[in-house]
Amino acid sequence: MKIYQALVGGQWKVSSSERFLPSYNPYNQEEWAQIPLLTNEEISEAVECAHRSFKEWKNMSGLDRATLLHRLSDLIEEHADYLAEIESTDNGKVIRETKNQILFTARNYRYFAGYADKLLGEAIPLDNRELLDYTIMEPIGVVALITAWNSPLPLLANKLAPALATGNTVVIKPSEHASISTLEFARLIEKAGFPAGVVNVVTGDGKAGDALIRHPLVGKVSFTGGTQTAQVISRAVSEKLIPITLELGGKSPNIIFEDADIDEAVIGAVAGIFGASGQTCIAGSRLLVQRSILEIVKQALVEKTNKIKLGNPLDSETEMGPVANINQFNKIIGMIEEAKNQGAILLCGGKSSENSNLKGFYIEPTIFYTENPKVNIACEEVFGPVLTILPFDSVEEAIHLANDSVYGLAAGIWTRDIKKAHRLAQQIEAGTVWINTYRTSQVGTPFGGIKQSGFGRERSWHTLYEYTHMKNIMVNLSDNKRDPFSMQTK
Ligand code: TXE
Repeated sequence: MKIYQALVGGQWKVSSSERFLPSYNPYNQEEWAQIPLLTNEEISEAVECAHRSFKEWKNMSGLDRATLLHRLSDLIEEHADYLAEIESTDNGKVIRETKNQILFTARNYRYFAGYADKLLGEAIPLDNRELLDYTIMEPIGVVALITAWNSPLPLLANKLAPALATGNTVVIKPSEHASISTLEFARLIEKAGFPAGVVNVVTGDGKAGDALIRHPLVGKVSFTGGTQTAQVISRAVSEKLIPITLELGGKSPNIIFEDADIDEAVIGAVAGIFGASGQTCIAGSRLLVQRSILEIVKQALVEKTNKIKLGNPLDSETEMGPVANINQFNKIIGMIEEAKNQGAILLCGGKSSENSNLKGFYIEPTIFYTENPKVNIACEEVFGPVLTILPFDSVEEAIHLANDSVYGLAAGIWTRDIKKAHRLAQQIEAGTVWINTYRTSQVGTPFGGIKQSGFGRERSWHTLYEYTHMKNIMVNLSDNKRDPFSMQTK
């Protein structure tokens, strides 16, 4: 059993309350580590440390910040196997995914390292030629970064890399269900040589998160998690009127047209929903299929799905691991039962795994078919390995079904008709539209949602604006006297 410590102002500490939270390995349901349950005072201390470090960090040259971020990327790459193993042990994701994700994480820090010394302002030509005007990008201050359990390190990199590159200091609160990889990662922050207090990691449950975001010295919140928690956080943050970035869930449509390459589309559908056991915000959990190819697609999908290899997440052959925790397991099983009761037709899966060697939170990859887009399984986020297939007849119907959701995170389109694909991409309400691919990520592309999937963007250079204030500086070059009682607009 490993006992972990939180990182506050460069010091590793357990809570003065001596209270801990257990971390379970979802593969065997065994408690394998403990994280400290920090008190509100200790969380406050972390924010104050971040606040004290802000001036030094903000005033450091961009080149020095970039050097540290590159060093961090090197260390992540060096420790990729170890970090991937920790992640898979803590949240049950298969090692072939976590290894890949850790390298993607390193890439993300490297990407933003490249911007740390290129935070450009602009000189703005004005009507009045005797005014010199320019903008500068300034860091916000202390930023609270709250992450979920499904991909702790990649989700954190989406926030931490731009926050640090732009000169902010941070307090991180990882999910109580999977904090360990973030605490191990914090060791690399230390090793890379970041000044004490620039990055702090506090641990605890939702109450710890609540204490963090409400702290008066926190100047921005960036959150990845569930919609209901986002609503609670938004309400709290609105009192302080500080900016917030929300990366939330989805019920993303993956649309297969009759003119698609069906083999590729079926692989894309499997990648969309059964990758990471469906525990990703971008899961393509609604598969819209043109009626003329419905039977072929159903058959091919069921065949592929029945062959998915469930097993130990640490085994490189395993394709699907357990779901991450008991809450998720119960929620998903509950939604499957509800779908059956509401008349959705079960095509495969539909229960916890019957393989007696698998003792963890395993759920069979499951596919439902329904013609009723209003049943819960067709419109609510499951966040598990459950796909719902819905038929459509025309392009218009596909667009209507795709957009008939409270969410707007991602969508997929499978067709060989390039004009149709682009026309549709413009009409679909989502932050990301994939054409003839799904669940493909690159650090240079903006990622985020609309509607109840959140707002603000992560990854890509646009994110620099999420972590900075733009300041305008205007200089009078004229020697003329002005009229003090009239605003100068010329
Ligand atoms: O997430 P929560 P949970 C969805 C998914 C899942 C549901 C709930 O459908 O079933 O959300 O998952 C912290 N103030 N997603 O309960 O509660 C919490 O400690 C401040 C989608 O795990 O949203 C954790 O660090 N912080 C999602 C983080 O918020 C608070 C990924 C997320 O927890 C808080 C995960 C509060 N009042 C789940 N309450 C995605 N977008 O990918 C909790 N937290």
